[in-house]
Amino acid sequence: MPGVSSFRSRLVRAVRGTLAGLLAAFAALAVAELVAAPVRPAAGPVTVVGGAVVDRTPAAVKDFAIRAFGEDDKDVLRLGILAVLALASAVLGLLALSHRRAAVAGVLLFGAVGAAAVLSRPDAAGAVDVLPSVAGALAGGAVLYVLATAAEAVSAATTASAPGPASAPGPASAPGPASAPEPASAPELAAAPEPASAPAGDQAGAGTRARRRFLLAAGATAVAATSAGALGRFLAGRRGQGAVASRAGLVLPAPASPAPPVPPGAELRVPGVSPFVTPNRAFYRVDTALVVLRVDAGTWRLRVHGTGVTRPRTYSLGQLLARPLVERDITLTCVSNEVGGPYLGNARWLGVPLAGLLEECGVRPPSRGGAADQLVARSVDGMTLGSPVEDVMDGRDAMLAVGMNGEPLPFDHGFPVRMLVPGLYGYVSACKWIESLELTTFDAYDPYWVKRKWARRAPIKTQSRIDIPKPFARAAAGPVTVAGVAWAQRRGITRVEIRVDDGPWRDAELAAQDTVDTWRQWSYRWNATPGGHTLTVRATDGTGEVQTERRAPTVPDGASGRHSVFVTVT
Ligand SMILES: Nc1nc2c(c(=O)[nH]1)N[C@H]1C(S)=C(S)[C@@H](COP(=O)(O)O)O[C@H]1N2
Ligand SMILES: [Mo]
Repeated sequence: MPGVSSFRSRLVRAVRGTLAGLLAAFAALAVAELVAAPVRPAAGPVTVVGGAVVDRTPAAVKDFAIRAFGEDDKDVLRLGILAVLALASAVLGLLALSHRRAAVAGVLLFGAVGAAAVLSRPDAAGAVDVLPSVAGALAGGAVLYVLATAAEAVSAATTASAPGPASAPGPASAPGPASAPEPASAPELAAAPEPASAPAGDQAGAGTRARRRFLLAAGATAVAATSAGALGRFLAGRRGQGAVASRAGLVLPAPASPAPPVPPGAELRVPGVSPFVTPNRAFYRVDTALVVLRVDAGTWRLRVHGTGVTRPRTYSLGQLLARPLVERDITLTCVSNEVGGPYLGNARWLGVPLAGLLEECGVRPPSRGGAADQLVARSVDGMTLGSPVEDVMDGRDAMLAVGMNGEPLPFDHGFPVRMLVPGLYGYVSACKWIESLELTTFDAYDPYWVKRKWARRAPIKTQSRIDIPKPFARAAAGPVTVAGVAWAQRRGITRVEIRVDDGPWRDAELAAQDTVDTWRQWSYRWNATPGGHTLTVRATDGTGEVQTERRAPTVPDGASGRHSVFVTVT
């Protein structure tokens, strides 16, 4: 059965090639992570390639990813990159069996892609950032070369010794540098077998030895790469410990201006409605950081500079905390929130009033003759967000927040300091892990998301959401509680109405208003009749404007339209 035996040996050979490719990729990633750890964990190759992908993803695709995967989008991206890498390395492994140099060049090419990706990131620190990719590619290339050589030695030896009509007699039984291998596999066997050291009669032994050598090399690679990866993780973890300690040791001062107590009637006792204060753990997270930044509060600084800054300054956290702090309830909202979506939350923030700090640096708003109309906040990871200077200094509670619901900011939410401007979507105001404030103009500079087709100016739109009943819920006929939240930061909510199917709009009952910058709960007692029904909500804000029914997508400046829920009543 020559066909079967040659098929089997080709298959086994292909498995070796694939394994060599996968191990080379594994070693490359492990070495890259190890090199990245002491430099900058966020410079690991999967992270930077992921970041570069995020940077280049069109708004529509990003919107789809957020919609489809929600806050798991980063894991999906990571898995996607790893899957592509695994596939490519398997192919390179197979290629390496016949064209070792070309395959190694392929690995180096991947390193170049990683290096290019890292340099393209907005937070690229310079040449050191390419070290992980370069080191990883060199390690991967070396591993592939060695394993492919070992794999081909097995093929050569077993081809020579394999019993069967195809290889029994003839030149294969006398291997040597110039020997022709088994005809079936001849075209694939570019690598000449090592000069035979074994006597012709010892072919089976040679095959076994070669096989052992390959497995040993593969096993050693796996062990070494695993150790390198583990060490990298350990080092990266240790590097973050200074930041963790600085957060654990941070004692927040009491606010000079505490938040007024939340009115007792602001929180409805209706199960299923979003709690008035969103716990930190449940607070939505939207950012481009594939690795959460762990910034050490001890070495952190904030620089204020730019057009019209007559007294540029740099602040330490201690200096900020020594200033009179304010505490305010503010509902933060993401521009990527669909009608009815989950990307908003309400918290009690503690922070430094931003207007006063800017005045101290000599900044004046355009309405008082200031030259700069855009305040660009830049984060430690190079994200940029631009807010109108006028909004920041118009008397609203724009702040540099240090506390969230009674504790230092969680790392996820921007420790040690983030910006907040009530009434503006997060991407034009809420810079996390902030590092500098630059006064400039809208004409002179487009921040990160504006470069990617989102609007320069984006005040939060009046919106409302039905929290209960859930979409496609089943309810028994009779009284059913419909309830949810409505928000129009800076303007406040003055009315919420509910419509059943195409019926008349009816007033919902409003919970007490905390401030115009917070969301407002509402509820409606619906006398449900059997059948399928669509419930729709609309809010009216403090300016008298009724939430529009005109549907708009999230791009470029936030979704509009009305939230509906379909319910089956039995
Ligand atoms: N450094 C940095 N800050 C950022 C972002 C980011 O990607 N990087 N995303 C912004 C966006 S789009 C929003 S909606 C808010 C979300 O803040 P949260 O994650 O604390 O809810 O942070 C803003 N600040
Ligand atoms: Mo956002």
